Amino acid sequence: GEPNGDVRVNGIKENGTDAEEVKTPFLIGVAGGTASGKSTVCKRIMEQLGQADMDHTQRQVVCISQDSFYRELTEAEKAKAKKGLFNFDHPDAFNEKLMYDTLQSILAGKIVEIPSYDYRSNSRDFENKLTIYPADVVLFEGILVFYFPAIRDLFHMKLFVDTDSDTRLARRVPRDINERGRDLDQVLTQYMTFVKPAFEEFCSPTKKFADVIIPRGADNTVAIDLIVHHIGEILRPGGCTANAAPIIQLKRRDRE
Ligand code: UZR
Ligand code: MG
Repeated sequence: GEPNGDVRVNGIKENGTDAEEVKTPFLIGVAGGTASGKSTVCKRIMEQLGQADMDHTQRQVVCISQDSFYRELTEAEKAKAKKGLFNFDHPDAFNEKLMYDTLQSILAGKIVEIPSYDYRSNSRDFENKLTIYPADVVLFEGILVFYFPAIRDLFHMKLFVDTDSDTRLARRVPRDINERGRDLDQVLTQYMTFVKPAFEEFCSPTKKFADVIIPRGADNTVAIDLIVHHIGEILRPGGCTANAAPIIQLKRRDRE
């Protein structure tokens, strides 16, 4: 849960003897349609935040993908997926509870392990896990990160990457063929059957929850600069913004 101001001062337990640091990260949600450039926007933010504020070398910025939280498929569903007949763009394809619990753990400053996702086998890949240590900034990106209300409420900042659907399709086709082992026919059929309708029904309506909408995705360097500056201000020791969460304030003081 959130650090309690009565017990913990400057992020350290007050009784000193069993001093325990509280590190609650600044959690940013990044949503947008398939191939909108979510991962690239996250990458740019990570690069620029890492560079900023050079004297704070312990700064950590990590990015987690919602893909790591696809639920386990039943044998019947796996067979469907192989034929391109499983809807991976529907909210039901995700393990909402696992997503929520993991983000809660991250916010509580716990170390969590997150499997990567293997698009060729359509399953979570526990061989390639990402270990998240208490970090300053955690980005959580995916098509439906703002869909589930309880999860949506956990973010300190919500970004929506808004790229034209023809641009997204033009990127998705080669990506699925080259990186995800599909053929053209499969990609286009899946797009028309599942990806596009689900975008319109479940993803696009979540744009209204965003704090910032980024047109043109990663090409929009001005928007990314603005966002990075704002995050930098929030994290800066002694810096303050009106709507920064109190936990950030607490964390800032322990840096001084
Ligand atoms: P991004 N996806 C797969 O293609 N295979 C899987 O096993 C799991 C997910 C796709 C999913 C969605 N849809 O459109 C996309 N399909 O990954 C989301 N079909 O990833 O946001 O990077 O485009
Ligand atoms: Mg992606």
